Amino acid sequence: ARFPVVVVGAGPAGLTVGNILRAAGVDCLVLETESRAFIEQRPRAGVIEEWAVRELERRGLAGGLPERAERHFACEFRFDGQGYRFDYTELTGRHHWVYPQPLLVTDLVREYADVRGGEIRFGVQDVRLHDLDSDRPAVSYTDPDTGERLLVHCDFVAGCDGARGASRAALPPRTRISRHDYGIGWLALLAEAPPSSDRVLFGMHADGFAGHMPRSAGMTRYYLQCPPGDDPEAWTHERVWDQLQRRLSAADRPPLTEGRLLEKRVLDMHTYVVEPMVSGRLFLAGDAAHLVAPIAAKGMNLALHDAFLLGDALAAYLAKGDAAGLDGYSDACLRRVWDYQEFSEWLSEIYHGASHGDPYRAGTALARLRRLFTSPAAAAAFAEQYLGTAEAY
Ligand code: RFL
Repeated sequence: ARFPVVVVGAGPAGLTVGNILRAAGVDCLVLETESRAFIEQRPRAGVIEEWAVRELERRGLAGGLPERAERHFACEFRFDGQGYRFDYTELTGRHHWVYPQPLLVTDLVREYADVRGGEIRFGVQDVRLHDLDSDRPAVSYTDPDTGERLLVHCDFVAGCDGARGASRAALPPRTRISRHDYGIGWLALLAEAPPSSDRVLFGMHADGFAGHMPRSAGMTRYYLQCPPGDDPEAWTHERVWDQLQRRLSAADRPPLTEGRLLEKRVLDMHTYVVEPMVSGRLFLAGDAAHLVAPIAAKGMNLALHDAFLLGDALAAYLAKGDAAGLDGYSDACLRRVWDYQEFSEWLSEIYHGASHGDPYRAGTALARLRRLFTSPAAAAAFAEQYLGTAEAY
């Protein structure tokens, strides 16, 4: 078989690239290890920045987002037993969108496969990339139904298979991969409970950070800082809610609405950036190229940013012979990647400073936090980065 582009991975990045190629009349094949039902339900991100939503809309990819997504206008920091509301919309005129990742993925698969007629194979196994330094690369995989080994030739491979995929592993050893380990774990929780506030809450506490992120009318994401590699089973229902109530308590706010915990996993806060994001005919996008800790809710936004650039660049080259987009792809992505990495690191100190057991770091973290409420310049800088660079590119 032969396709101009093979897209490895059907997450937000891969499906967006596929959709853009189909809109430009370029054939492609998307390969995904999981089933369609699985990717349509996998809970993850929720925050999408305004520029990304505008780009999805412009490309006919917003699906149910305009009707179902919620707009957020403020977040709230809780520390020293008080709640401090931060009105970023009042400050900037801009807002955040909350649209759960599985809904976005469901929209993008439907548009790609059912509307635009794109080819996609689910449940493939043992994906391998070949001859990436030649102008005839290929991807092989095992067909889940027949067990047969299949080889697909192509002009380009879009490596969109996330943090544990085959694409990054196919990079030559000379590739630079910068890593940073925060030395912190987050217990990521999904609670079958209505949000306890209409905004995102950040709790800074000597016991550790806690976060509250509204997802939908009956679903709330919570985070609890924990040791890296901690056992999620050690976090019983009682212990989770006790710690959440404690770390997010504020004198002038009601207690959290508790509920059944549907997801409970420990995320180790570590990050990496692959530079360049290109090797021969392989172009990486999204988590395959860079992992950003969920501290600032930036991962899916970066994945979409890469995908818009890569989809356009491949379409321009394959439909019109214009190579400028592909040549500038990695640099254009990495500017935003490093910007968001830096902001996540900056924000991490605010979240975690109080719990290191180091009074010096606790003192500077508190100063950084207070400045958001005393200095208009500091508040404006935070709001700009929290909402994400406004320009699409
Ligand atoms: P994905 O979504 O991981 O998709 C990759 C796809 O590739 C498949 N795959 C393979 N396919 C073929 N061959 C292989 N060898 C393969 N190996 C894997 C996988 O099954 C999958 O379908 O990567 P993509 O498209 O780059 O998208 C990245 C985002 O998913 C990620 O950055 C965000 O989820 C990060 N993130 C958040 N980002 C935000 O912008 N805002 C948030 O609020 C936010 N919250 C989060 C998050 C990530 C979390 N976790 C679980 C790490 C909250 C959590 C808890």
